[in-house]
Amino acid sequence: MYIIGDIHGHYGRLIALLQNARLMGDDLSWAGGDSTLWFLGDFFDRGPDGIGVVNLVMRLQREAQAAGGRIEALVGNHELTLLSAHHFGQQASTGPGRTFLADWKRNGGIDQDLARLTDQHIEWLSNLPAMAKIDNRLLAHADALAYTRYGLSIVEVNDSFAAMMRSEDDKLWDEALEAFSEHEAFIDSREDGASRAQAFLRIFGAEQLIHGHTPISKVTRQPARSITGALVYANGLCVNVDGGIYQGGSGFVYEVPSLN
Ligand SMILES: [Mn+2]
Repeated sequence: MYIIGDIHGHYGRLIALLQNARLMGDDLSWAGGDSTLWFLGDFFDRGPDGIGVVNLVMRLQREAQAAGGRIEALVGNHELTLLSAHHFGQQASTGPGRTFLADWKRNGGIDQDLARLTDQHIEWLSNLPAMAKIDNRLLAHADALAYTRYGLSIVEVNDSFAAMMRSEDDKLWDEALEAFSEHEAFIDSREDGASRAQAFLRIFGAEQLIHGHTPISKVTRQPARSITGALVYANGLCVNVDGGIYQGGSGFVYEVPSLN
């Protein structure tokens, strides 16, 4: 199983990553056979072509399925900001920009992405789950305790997110955007990050969290080891796969070590 973190509109970088991992051929078609590939969200904002990235992922998802493989994706906060800008535009928010549109722009929103967003994109994005468990690993976009506001099981969290993303209630969206401004819940800055990670993982019945959302450089202030680019920290309980592409990082494809 392969995992890719935050792409943030960097279409060319994504192609290079996929080709280097032999998941994509020179002709840009799926070459991963029956492999499984997960994207952990944040396709949009801060980089030039979020729509190009999502178009590519949607096409590869169909090609992978036809080849006996699988591509899955989680929703990140930048999918929520873009969708909220589309749904609510100039309506008032509690964010620093005071409207959903201005908040999205402040977070790196790209006008061309909003202009090119189709009903098909909205449908696909609005159906992305927030969390998944693969064997004993929990996959989530953010290193944030805020998921527990949405439920105390993966099914509950995903159902709550799905209801929110189908909702026309701007307050629900506003709350979600506020919740996912949280970062670094499992870093040892203020309290014992590993203890918090353990408690979080126990709630969702998993042994390790794999997340994006916070560039690895922010995690390296505590003991961590690198496995094919990903950083394992919090006593091995957390794996960070945000390669900081929007900050000029090259990113990476994380090949999840097999169990036992
Ligand atoms: Mn994020």
